Amino acid sequence: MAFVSPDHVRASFSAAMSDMYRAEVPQYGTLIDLVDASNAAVLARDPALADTMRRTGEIERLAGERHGAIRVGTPAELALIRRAFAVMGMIAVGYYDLAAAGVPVHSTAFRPIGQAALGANPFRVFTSLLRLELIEDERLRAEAQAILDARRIVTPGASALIDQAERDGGLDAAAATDFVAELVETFRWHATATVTADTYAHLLDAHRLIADVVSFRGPHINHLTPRALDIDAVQAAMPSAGIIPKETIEGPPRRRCPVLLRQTSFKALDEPILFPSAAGEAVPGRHTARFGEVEQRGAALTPRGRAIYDNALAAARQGEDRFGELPDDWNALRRGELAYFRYSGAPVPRVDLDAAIAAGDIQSDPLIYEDFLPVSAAGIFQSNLGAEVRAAYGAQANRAAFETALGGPVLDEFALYAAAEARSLERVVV
Ligand code: OOG
Ligand code: NI
Repeated sequence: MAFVSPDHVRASFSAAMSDMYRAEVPQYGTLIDLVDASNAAVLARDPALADTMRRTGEIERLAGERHGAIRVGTPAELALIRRAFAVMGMIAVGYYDLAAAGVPVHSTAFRPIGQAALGANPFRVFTSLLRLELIEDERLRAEAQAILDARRIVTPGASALIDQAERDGGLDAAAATDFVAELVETFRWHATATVTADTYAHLLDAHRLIADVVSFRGPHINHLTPRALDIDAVQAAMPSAGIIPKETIEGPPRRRCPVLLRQTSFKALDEPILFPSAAGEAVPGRHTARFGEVEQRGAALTPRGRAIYDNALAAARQGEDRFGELPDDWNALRRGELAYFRYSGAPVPRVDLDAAIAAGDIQSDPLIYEDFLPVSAAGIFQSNLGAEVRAAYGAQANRAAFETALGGPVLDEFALYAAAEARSLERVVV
């Protein structure tokens, strides 16, 4: 039997999700158009960037590049999502603790990991697991648990195809098409809650996010994010397109050499929903969950570079500006081992590498950061929780519990970048 590649299934899935979200949230379509136009303008005025992106193959992935986000309720749901995403070559990378920022979840990103797979389609899904143990009210916690335990977040068809892909080692073209159609159902919006207005109010009281996870049939996609080349330009253009962004852009300040990830979002829609009632008649209500986001991706930093960024971020909270400690120069970032690079060109002796780079005989292009940032993610969550700002939960990060729920370890993002850099280096030195 001929299997289609996981990259192909992922690309179809990403496109299907985008189509679905465009139909459900018209502002998302407006945002995509805005970002496409802005990216075209950036590439037209910056031929050097266009050249680099052509050389690294990034230009081909740009238009279709997205990330999404979902929130699941239980360990069993997280494990099931892991199996579903594995069919599309999406593997859990990184652990993000959001409890420290007052959001009762911990998270990972399911994403492709090889350079070829990333080049084919980098679609990633930021996936959060609700930490039910952080609901203080014991009765409410038990009720939420029972509601979540009773729901099934994938269709029987998707479930059968996940089994089939695991058993056979892949899906043929027809099965892959069915799989994508079945799996998008898991992430569709449902305007009818599964809980009564009363239960919803209690969950909302515990935390808006808890209400969002527990009250519906499944983990609806809460945003899809296109990749912009100039996020400041998009942020400035949003109001004239009728979209009001959050005030500040998360992540590092604007630089000549972009690093990591910068993000901005617009407020979640206030949507009409219906609650079931004992009397049988649906009760109208409202819910805010689904929003829009834009991101700009830059170079992946090494642990050393990341430490400079993290320290500057902490200092910024004290009103100090130390972001300048990270050099804004590709060569300095490379020679200081502060960012990861991909090398290309005809092989030279290792001792001649720097000279060959200076002479332009060997190209060194920054590896794009494919992951997320916990402080920024908390900022994106917060911007959509309305006025509700919570203090940090006392609970510690619990990576071990997350990995037990997932059914395996999350991969270390630094190790992935280091390996990609090392592989490219091997090819250019003799
Ligand atoms: C996820 C928020 C985090 C990002 O891009 O950092 C996020 C959520 O709201 O579920 O999407
Ligand atoms: Ni996001």
